Amino acid sequence: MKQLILCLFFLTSLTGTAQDLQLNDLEYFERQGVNVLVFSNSFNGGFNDEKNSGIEIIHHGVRTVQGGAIRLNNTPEQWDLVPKMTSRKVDKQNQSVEVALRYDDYDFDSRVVVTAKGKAVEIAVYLDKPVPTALVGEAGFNIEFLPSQYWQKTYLMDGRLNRFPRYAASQTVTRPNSEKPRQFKGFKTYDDRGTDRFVDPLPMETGHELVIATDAPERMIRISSEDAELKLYDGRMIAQNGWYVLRSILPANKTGKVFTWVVEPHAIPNWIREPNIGFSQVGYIPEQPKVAVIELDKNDKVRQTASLWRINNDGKTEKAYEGEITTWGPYYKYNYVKFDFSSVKQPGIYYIQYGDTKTNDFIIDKSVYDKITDATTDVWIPIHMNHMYVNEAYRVWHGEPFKEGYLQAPPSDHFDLHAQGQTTGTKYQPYELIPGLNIGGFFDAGDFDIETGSNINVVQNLIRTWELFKPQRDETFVSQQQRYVDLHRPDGTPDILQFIEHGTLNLVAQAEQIGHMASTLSNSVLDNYHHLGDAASITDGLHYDRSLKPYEVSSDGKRSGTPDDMWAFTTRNPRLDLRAATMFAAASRALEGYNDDLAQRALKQSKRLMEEGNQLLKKQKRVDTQAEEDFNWLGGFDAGSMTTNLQLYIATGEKKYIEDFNKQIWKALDTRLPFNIQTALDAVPYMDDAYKQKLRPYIEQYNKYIKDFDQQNPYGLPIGLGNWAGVNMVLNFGITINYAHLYYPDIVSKDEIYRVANWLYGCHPYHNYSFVAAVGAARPKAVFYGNNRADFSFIPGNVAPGLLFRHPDHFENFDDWPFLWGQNEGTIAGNTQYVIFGSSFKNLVTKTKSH
Ligand SMILES: [Ca+2]
Ligand SMILES: [Ca+2]
Ligand SMILES: [Ca+2]
Repeated sequence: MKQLILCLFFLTSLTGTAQDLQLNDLEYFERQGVNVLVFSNSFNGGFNDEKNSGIEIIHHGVRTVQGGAIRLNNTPEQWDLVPKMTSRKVDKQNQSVEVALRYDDYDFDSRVVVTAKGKAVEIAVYLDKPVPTALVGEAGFNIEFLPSQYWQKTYLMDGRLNRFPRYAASQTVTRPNSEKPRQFKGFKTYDDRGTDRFVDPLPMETGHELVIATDAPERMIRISSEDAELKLYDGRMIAQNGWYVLRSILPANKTGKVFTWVVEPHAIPNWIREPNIGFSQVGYIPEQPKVAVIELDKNDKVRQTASLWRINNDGKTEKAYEGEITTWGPYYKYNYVKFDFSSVKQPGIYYIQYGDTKTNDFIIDKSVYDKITDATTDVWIPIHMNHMYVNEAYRVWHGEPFKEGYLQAPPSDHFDLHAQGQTTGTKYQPYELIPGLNIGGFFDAGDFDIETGSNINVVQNLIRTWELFKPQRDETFVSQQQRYVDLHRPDGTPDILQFIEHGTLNLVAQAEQIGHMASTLSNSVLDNYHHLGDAASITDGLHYDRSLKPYEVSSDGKRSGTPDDMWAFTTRNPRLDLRAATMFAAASRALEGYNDDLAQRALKQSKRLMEEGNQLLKKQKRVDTQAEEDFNWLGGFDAGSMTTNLQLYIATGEKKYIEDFNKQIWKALDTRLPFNIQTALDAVPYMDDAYKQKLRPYIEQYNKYIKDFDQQNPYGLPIGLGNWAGVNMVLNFGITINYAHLYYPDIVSKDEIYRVANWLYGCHPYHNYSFVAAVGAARPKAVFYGNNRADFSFIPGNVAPGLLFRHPDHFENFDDWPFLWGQNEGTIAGNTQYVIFGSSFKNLVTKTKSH
């Protein structure tokens, strides 16, 4: 035995040179188990630090290190300044990547050169001019480590033993605000409580050699510097989404190479990633196609077969099926094979085995999809009702938020992509209270503003679900009078009608009070925008009075000098008005007989905004008719305009709307079929047979479009590569397939409708967890970017954006770290879109309803 170990030892050390880090064709450093990326992903201006950029390490398949760059803070937060990458040079000959970084705000340039040195990389920092005086002692080279992958693991600094803390509890100091580097657009992420001082973390350790995770070979990294002091911080001291940060301060008055780090990520010899067996965690109905997609390390050999095991009622297991593995091939970083077990139809509990890898169990039964939307409609949606107190059994999700209402926004180049123009465009003065807006509406996503566009989508999605399926489900008590919501308490009214009413109440109030739609009702100050906790505690509930000092309360207790009131951003956008007009027309129809007063108000606003919006658009842009027509089907709001005409026809029965729709739809289909086919399908129930016939060839074309995805990727659907993972696109795809099959079952076969359900519920890259925090799945994701993200938790029924693509070849979805919104945030528009997908899918699967 001892001899064998010795042999293995020699074998690994001899092959060592072949295992050195090498720059590959995708321009990152690679050895088996280790990828070092140098600005394959650069910092994005919109939201500043997203923890997705700079020098990154993907360590045995997990992106555990990022943020390697010159930074101006010990532990940078989102909205701290990020460097702009002004050049990136890849030198294959010398095995190095050089990036030039710049801070425009400080006219400060630097260069970072990363060079492969055996199993390590050397990171050298160069300055052509000394650090600007304002940044001396502040600017440094930082790199960040993912807390959830390192906490409770050991580390050594110059040989001193330590353990990474599970929760932030190191030390801080306060310093004068004048010493704080400028933040995004001059905003402040913190409320200094009148002290004029900011909080700065102190290092947990300092030294010249850091070895982290000596107790976990897959996470172990050695970092040393002879010419700079290494300081280790815990970024969570000032922001829950902070990482562990290692940094060295740039020396003053020095140019040239100012210091060097050596970073050596440990690699487990001959490491091969465990196969990821993608399958539906919700399970399968007996007659549907059942194909697991298995994601394999490119160094893994492909097995001939996989097997399906059944767990019998006595708890014993037996092999139910063994079938051949077919190869799909490489897609980005991994190799993909498939295991088809469609022939197994017997209801039961099963698991898949591929080599030594066994999945958790799942169910085959005709009932598996019955509950897929319940958590979203019963729990997620009511929790996101704004301006209400929301209770669930013993737990209060939030009190009634924003009791003091909304102020007219002054001119502002704001955060979260919002802005208020030079004029208010309303009868209100800047900072004046706009009455009546603190009613109805839904929280945007992981934050608490009302995004008008999203709320319009929400009402439309809910109406669509209502009109098509009339779900009578009543699990929620809603009292607008008491401003009280109680989960799991029926009150005699279908919940979905109450949700439609709640969304409409806010949007109608906007139209009535402001005269047109606000772009958003949002936070006035950045320091409460990142609020985590009870929504009712974001503001103090008292009217802001500028004559009082900050934190001072008036003698009658009704006003305060704390500028925390939310703002209404009112710059007029006629396209948004038109979208609202469409939604109001549908809402008036849905609410008729339930809330007639609100239905009337919605219809009135629909007609007014339709007319005014169209006139404004004519004035603004389109002088000649041809340009207008082109704009209608080529521009971003093409579907909006067509949908508006369709909705207004459905609402009013007036022929002119359907004539306009007919003029637009065919050219729209010829131009951008995948984007416009859904609108064409939505019209089917309201059109004659000739329309349905004329649409047939387009559906045939769409069927081909669906099947083409089988060649594009192993999962057979559109996969997004943007900064926000692509679940919305996937849901749209699923909804459209459902309707295409519903109306044209002879063209789009039923087998196609399962593509999106498979993906959502676990058949996707990286891991096989369901993206829906839902009842029914054996292994749903457990951690989401909801407003309870600081608890590393989820809100039931949430749908994650899904797989975030990191350039050049990495997909990821963290389930131990909620704070990356691009992969873990659920939005109100997306989750109500999921309700349509789930409702239409269930309807097709169970066939309990017909059209
Ligand atoms: Ca928002
Ligand atoms: Ca109800
Ligand atoms: Ca207030």
